Amino acid sequence: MSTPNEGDALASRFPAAFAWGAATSSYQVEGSTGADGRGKSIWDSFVNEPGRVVDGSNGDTAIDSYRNIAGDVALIKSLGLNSYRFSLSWPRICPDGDGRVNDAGLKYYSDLVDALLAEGITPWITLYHWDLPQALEDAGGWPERATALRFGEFARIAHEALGDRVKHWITVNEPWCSAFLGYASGEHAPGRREPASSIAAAHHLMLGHGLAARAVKAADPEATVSIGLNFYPVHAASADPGDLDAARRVDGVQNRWFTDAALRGAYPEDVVEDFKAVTDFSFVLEGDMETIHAPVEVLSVNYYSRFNVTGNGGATSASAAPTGAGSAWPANEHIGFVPAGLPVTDMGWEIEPQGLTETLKRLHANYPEVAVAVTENGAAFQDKLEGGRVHDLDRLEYVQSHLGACADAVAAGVPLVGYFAWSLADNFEWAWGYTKRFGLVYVDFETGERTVKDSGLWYGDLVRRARSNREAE
Ligand code: IFM
Repeated sequence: MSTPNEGDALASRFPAAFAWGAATSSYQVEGSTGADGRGKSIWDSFVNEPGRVVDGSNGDTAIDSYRNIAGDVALIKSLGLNSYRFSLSWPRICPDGDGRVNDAGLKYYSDLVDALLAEGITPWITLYHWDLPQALEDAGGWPERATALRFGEFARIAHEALGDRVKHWITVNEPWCSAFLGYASGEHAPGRREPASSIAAAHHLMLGHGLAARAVKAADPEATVSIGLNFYPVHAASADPGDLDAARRVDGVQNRWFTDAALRGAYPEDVVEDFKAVTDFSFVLEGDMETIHAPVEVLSVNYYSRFNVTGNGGATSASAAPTGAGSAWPANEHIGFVPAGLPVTDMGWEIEPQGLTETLKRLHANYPEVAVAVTENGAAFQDKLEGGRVHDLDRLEYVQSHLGACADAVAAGVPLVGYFAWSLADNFEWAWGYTKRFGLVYVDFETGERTVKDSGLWYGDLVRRARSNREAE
């Protein structure tokens, strides 16, 4: 843990205008899945399939954020944060995924935005964080082009309702997960294992990104548009040519596929060649890449860990699927993920803060035209609530070291505009249910009671130092 002077030193390494925040997503925190006309999402269906979620739980209640705007906003304020990133539940706003709008769903987000702004907290909205309306999945889901078109329409509807007050828009969050965990390995909703469809899904998620980005920009040229991607530094397990090729392939699908499409308007040629083993790309139509290459001001970076890969694997995904899933790597089933011997979080993810510096510097070198924000960073650990406190030194050190890594990137000239801890509070961790806690705030999943963990107290203290140093300047 840092001394006050060390805290000041770290705080002073960040730019004056900086988004200090925490992040959540709709299905993970809202609950009230049957309330006020909300439609069903693919996660509502998936969690009811036996064996899909490790503890058999679901998001029906989650941490009850839908009914607790005042409590959540007070918590964010108590941490001293000036920004909050949350996602819109598409089926809460458009129950059938089409143009029919549920005003009660929109009102929830409008009220949340008003409550945040009243406390001086800037909302950063994510339009899609994995809860696709079930009606659209019934019509084929992301492998179908129509889903991307519907998403563009949804972005317009959401912006029309909230764009007068919200200036930061993230289109899709971690399309790698939606496409490859959702449609290739089946670890995530909708749980399909169709390698070719997963690549079509990846393309349509990017097309949806382009359409949404353009819808937001058309309505408000001053809006800041972003896409949220999960990046990993990829290392070859050895100098063996097979391992080196595996590193190229994993880096290509995980890191370059999405950035090159969004910021260059083209998929990386080597990855296209690899994917030709399973698809003919007939779903890429003329003009799609131009649409995808939409104006983006900020690249949203979600960073948790690094990969060490071999060409002699057969691993499913790097996140060690809890429920016996298939491969998340179409055309690359021979690759595998091997430990590099670093300390790990409760997810089994290796901890490497300098990988974040490396990632930010690489992105800035390759795409100097965009600013970057760290929109997710955090760690799951087994927490214990004892005597009203959670002494989560492991998480505190994780956040501290990764903020140090961010400051190193800033010192190297990276235009970093924000940092959002994942997550504001413990919540529903997808196929891991409630067994993994990522929050700065501990949640008693029985009562909903919130307790700020030591990591949250430390982060709040750092943010206050950073903000007050700058305000005093
Ligand atoms: O909880 C998830 C979040 O929804 C997306 N990014 C990774 C987090 C931790 O797994």
